[in-house]
Amino acid sequence: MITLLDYGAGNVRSVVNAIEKLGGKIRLVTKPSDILDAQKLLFPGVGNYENMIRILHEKNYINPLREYLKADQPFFGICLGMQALFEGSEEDLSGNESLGVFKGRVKRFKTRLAVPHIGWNGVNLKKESPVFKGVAADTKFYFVHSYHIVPEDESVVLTTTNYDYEFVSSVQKGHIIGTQFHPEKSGSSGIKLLENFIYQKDLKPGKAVNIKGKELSKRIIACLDVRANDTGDLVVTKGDQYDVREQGDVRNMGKPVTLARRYYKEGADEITFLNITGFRDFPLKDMPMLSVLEQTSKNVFVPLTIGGGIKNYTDNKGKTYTALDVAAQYFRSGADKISIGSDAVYIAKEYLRTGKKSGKSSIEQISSVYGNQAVVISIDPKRVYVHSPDDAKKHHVIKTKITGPLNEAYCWYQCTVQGGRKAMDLDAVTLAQVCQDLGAGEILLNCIDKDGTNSGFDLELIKAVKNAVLIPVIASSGAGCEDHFFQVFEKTSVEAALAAGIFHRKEILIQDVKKYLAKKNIEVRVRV
Ligand code: 1PR
Repeated sequence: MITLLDYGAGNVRSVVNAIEKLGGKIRLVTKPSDILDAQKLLFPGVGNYENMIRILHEKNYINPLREYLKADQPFFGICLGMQALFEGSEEDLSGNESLGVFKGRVKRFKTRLAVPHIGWNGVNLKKESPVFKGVAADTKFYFVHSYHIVPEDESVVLTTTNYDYEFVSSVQKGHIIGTQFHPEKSGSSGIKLLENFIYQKDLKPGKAVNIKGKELSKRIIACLDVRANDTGDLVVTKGDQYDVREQGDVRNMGKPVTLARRYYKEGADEITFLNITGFRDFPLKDMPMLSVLEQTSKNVFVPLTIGGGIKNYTDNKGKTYTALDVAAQYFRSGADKISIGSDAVYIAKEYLRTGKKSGKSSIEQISSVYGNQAVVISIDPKRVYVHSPDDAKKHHVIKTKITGPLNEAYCWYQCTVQGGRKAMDLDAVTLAQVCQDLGAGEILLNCIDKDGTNSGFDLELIKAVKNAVLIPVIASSGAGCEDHFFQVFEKTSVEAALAAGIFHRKEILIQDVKKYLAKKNIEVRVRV
């Protein structure tokens, strides 16, 4: 029997699904005494540290947690659930007391690399532990965070991880365990860790070791554009430059849950669902997407992103729903990140007009509760050619090697909304920068000119956006062979590459892409 401390933020569904898959039974903490009654306590935390500690105080969980931990009872804290064990965080300016079971504090990454640190990274094991029994040394786990712990007492360190520098990625003292990475999102190796926590009788760590792990992988992401076809069935579709119809019908590439499972088994590092007609309606009414997430997360243990129609919304009866309500539903259904497309363009335009943050936009609201890492901005740009930078002074113009129809040597990338239907007076570089300032944690950079063409990524666009922001960027649109992935990682510094058509049509399997990249010395996650 595992007792789960769910304080209301983030995606605990995946943790529940993982435990249930392992045959464990879950009891949820609903009152402070449930903590003291636990046999094994699991505390997954996502989002904002200050928010988490405030809720723990409001629910009177702090003292029972301290008592439980002081008695060295089995405890597994994930991400913020581990950070809470320490004395406080740079992310918490409230002055509320943290658990303080371990000495040390939580600090923000100080690095030239992208923050948040997102992706599959290795661990250097510092002592033997039954929790790592049966887990291969070259295993990678899924990280998504901007802050990391700095323990004062070296002896609690279980693993470290390299991201520009070496930081502490998990701790263990007696039966108290905490990981910065997400085992519930780390495929079969992560599930093995949870299995060990549930079933190993004695969890106490053993002697000191020094087993080196691997480095951060470039991520390969499978994308499923989802919409209802003309008979009302929800299908995965695929466009050519965003036109998803072929001889009048919506192109049908398969069922979303089935395809997501296939990509998980093939080694996708993440799966993205885009509800491509979500802008037409309000997603809370679009229940099939919630059910797609619920079903997928039952046996797909890698991060899931969902996009389409996420915005503040007033229905025809005048009832207002915030984008935060929509995001909350998605997180509860199994999503780890939400992706905002059209609304981000409107938000950025308003911000540029007023010069002020409203605090009410979907980007600001969702990132303040669930953390920056939970908010992805999906950009749908297309090229606009000009003869000289002076022809588009308001925009970020680049010199291009792929000249225009009138031999133009310059272009800028125009943002669009509503799935490319409406072009806006805003360029992709500015949109990315503004969204980063407002709290977004990642950019999903599509390209309408390249989408579905199999002609390779638009490297000029990708370089321009990547060089303008500090958050991770996912390159998307145009992948047609293994070498296109190599080109994007070799010639730009993006953290991830996404593709749809080639995977749906089985022209290339995800493993083939990874094998090719590994041969070319690009770090990828091979063990799934
Ligand atoms: O604007 O917040 O409602 O979100 C709608 C989302 O749906 C946006 O993220 C937008 O990118 C997406 N979308 C809308 N219409 C389409 C369409 O195709 N007609 N899909 C669409 C965007 C781009 C990628 C695609 C890559 C890789 N598709 O998702 O997977 O281009 O394709 P490839 O590898 O086959 O070249 P909102």
